Amino acid sequence: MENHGGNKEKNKEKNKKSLTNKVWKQTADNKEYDEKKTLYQNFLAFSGKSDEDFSSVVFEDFLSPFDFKDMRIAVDLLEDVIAKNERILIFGDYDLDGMSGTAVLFLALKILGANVSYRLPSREDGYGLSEKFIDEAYKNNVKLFITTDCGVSNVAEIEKARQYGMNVIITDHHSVGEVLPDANAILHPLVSGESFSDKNLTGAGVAWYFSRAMLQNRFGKEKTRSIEIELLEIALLGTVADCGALTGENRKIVFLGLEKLRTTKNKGLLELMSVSKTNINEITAETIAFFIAPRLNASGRIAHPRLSLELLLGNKERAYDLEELNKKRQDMVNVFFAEANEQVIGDGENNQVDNPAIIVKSTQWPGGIIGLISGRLAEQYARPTIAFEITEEKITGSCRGPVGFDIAKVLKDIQRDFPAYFYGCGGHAQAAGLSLYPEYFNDFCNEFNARVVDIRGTVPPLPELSYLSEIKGVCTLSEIKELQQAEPFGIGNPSPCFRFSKCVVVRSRAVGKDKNHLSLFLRSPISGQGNLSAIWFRGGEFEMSIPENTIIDVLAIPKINTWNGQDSISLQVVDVMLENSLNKMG
Ligand SMILES: [Mn+2]
Repeated sequence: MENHGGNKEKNKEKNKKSLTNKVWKQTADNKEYDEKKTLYQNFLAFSGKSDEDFSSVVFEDFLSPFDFKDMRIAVDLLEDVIAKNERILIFGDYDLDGMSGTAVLFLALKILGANVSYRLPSREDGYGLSEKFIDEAYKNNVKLFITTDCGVSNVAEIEKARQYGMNVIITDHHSVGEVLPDANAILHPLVSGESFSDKNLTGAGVAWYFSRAMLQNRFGKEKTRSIEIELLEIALLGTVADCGALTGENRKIVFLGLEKLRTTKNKGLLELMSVSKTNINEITAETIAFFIAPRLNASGRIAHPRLSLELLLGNKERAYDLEELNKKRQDMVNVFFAEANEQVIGDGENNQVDNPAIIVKSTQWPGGIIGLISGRLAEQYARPTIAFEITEEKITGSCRGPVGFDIAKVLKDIQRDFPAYFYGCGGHAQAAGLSLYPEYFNDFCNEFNARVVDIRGTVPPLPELSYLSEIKGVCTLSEIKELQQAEPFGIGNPSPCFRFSKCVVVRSRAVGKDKNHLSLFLRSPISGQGNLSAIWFRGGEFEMSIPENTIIDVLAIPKINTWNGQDSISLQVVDVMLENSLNKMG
């Protein structure tokens, strides 16, 4: 471990762990909360952002879709195909990003009067485009094949499509390999030489830009604004669900998309909000990430993604199907996560508690669930994690990594050096997937562990939680309202988390149907005279650890709670540290 020597207090703090076993880390070093400034001004200083980063968005702010180097080619080709009334097929991915991209393109192409249909694979078909879909499209006389949220790595499949005489337009955002497919046009922010300046669009975002271009090209830029905005409410879903960084174009998509969504006429989305008890007037990027996206993704995980696509296209009956699938999905995850966690902490020599990487496996876990298992494990242990579904012919893994660890790159590197292990792999820095030949499974695991050790060392760093600073002085309701102008919060623009020191617990009570949340009343320097209310989602288990009169430090996001038309401050607790609870770690 590094040692800067000297400061004993600091070392103590460094090794002190919280109730969730994490080390707290202030992201902005050497900066003190400035009591003369407002909470928002402090937030700007701590996060290194300026007021302009959070200015209100207007539609004119969007980049032009024709900034994409291949957009003109794509749109001309499309018009040619539509003029001949030839068949167009949109091929998407099975997750919400892919479904949203498919829905956006389908709706736009319908408006253009195109002869268009769509096809989504199921999990059993595997990720991305396989040859059987090309054969199927050829048999159905498809002349233009458009991918969304996939395609950029399907060199062989697209070669086959071209040999069949099909035209192909790829729209994607996944990591780009050394060889690009021979498509007529590739719309992808990351291909080399791409002139579109924003690199963070997700599949749905790229599809939305393509839709804008085709609409503007046909009807003229001035006449299509309202349709473009309408399509934003769907594009925003994929952007949020796929963890697109909420800066630049993604921030604009989500900002204006949310505004549109609050007055949506889409019967499917309206029913989904109602069934999931989501208040459409208060919808945020976070509500979408935690409540809406999981429901829309449930179909692709354990049934067929077509169900969610139908909902996005307006079918309200599907809201009930998705609600049921989501309940089933939750039950499955709970059971399978417990099994996976047992593999990590269980007795015997297979215990992985101190391992640099975590690898769990089962023949019973479905491919649509392993990503959720590895996600939860990675969150809990802050280590590169893979959950595998084992079958006789093929072993499929889903990987998640801690921030700063590029898991897709590690997989690609192993694939480059040991191509025989792999059916394939791909994904992003923090989430990726792979499939392996069973005979090489152990070799792969050894290689993966070795590379994780190379990068992170043999002793995994303790899991950390970041916060901006300690809040000093009294924090008012209007200050928190001012802070809200930095929304939408999410990936790339995290909800501002602060430290509230030396809070006295006035009341602590587990609440909710399964008592899994913790409701707290605190007395704190920041609340002035009154009590401060706080809620810790999924913190119910700590009720006994923080009885009344305990003194605690709290990491929390300051929020506004509206009840009966009355606004009040409510801290959304992220973690708690007991005063003087020194841990032996370190
Ligand atoms: Mn995607």
